Amino acid sequence: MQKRILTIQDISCVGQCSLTVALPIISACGVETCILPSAVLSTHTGGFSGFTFRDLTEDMPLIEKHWQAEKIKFDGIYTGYLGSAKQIDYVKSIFQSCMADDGVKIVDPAMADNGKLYVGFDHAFVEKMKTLCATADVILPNLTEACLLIDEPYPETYDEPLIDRILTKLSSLCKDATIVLTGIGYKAEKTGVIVYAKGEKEYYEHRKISKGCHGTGDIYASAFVGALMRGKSYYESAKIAADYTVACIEATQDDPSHWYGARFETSLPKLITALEK
Ligand code: PXL
Repeated sequence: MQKRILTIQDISCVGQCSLTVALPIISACGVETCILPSAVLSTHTGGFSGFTFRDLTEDMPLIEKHWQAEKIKFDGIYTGYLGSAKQIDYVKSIFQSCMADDGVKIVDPAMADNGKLYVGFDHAFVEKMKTLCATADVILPNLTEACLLIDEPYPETYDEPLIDRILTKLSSLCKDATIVLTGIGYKAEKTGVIVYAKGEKEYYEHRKISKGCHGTGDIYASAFVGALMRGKSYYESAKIAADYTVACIEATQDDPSHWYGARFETSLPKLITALEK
C-alpha cells in the first residue's frame, strides 16, 4: 500500500532546501507527502542577507487540532528545520496524535554544519532538540549536530575510535533510535554515512566532491525517507540517498552561479531507478 508521510520544516522560497526539496523528492519516490511548514523565509539563511522570516509556531496546534478532528494519520513523520524551540513541544504532540500504528519518527536535527550553528539558533534550541531526538526512531545528524547533541566540541580532524565514542554517546541520548551519521570520511577524497543501531555499525563510503553544497543534508534526508517508506532497509536507504546526493552535487559543481543549493531535479530519475532494484 502507498505510504503517507508528514514532513515538518520551513519553506525557504528560494534556495533549494527544506520543503522545496523534501516535497518533490519524497513524492518522486512514490510516497504521499503532506507538509507542515514551520516558517516561511524569502530565502534560506546560509549566504543570503536580509531574508524575511515568518514564524508559524502558533499555527501548529491549530493545524494539529484540525487533523485530529479529521482523524488524519501518517505512516511516518519527518522533521527538519524548525522555526522555534517551542515548535519542538508541538512536534512531540503531533508525533503522539497523528501517527499511524507502527509509524516512524524521523528527526533531522537541522541546526548546524561545519562546526557552527545556523544563524538564528542558540544553545536553548540545542537543549530542546536533544529532547526531540530522544523520542525519535531515526535521527540523521551531521557531525556538527551530533557533537552539539552530546556536548562535545566539533573535531576538525577525527579517526574511527573518536567517531565510535560519539556514536556511543549519541545512542545513550537516543536510546533505541537508529543513528544515520552523515559526512564521515576517513580517507582523502572519501566521505560516507554510518548507520548505527543497537551497537551494530554499518558504513557506506563514497566519493567526496570537494564542493560543499548548501541544502544537501535536506536532499539526503528526503531521499532516505522516500526509500525507507518504499520498504528499503535503513542501510539500503542510507546508501540510495548517498548515491543520489552525490549525483545532485555533481550536477551542480561546475556552475559557480548556483552557489545556494544543489540541482536535485535532473537526477530524480536515478533515484527512482535505484528504488526499483
Ligand atoms: O538546509 C538547512 C536549512 C533549512 N532551512 C533554512 C536554512 C537552512 C540552512 O541554513 O537556513 C531556512
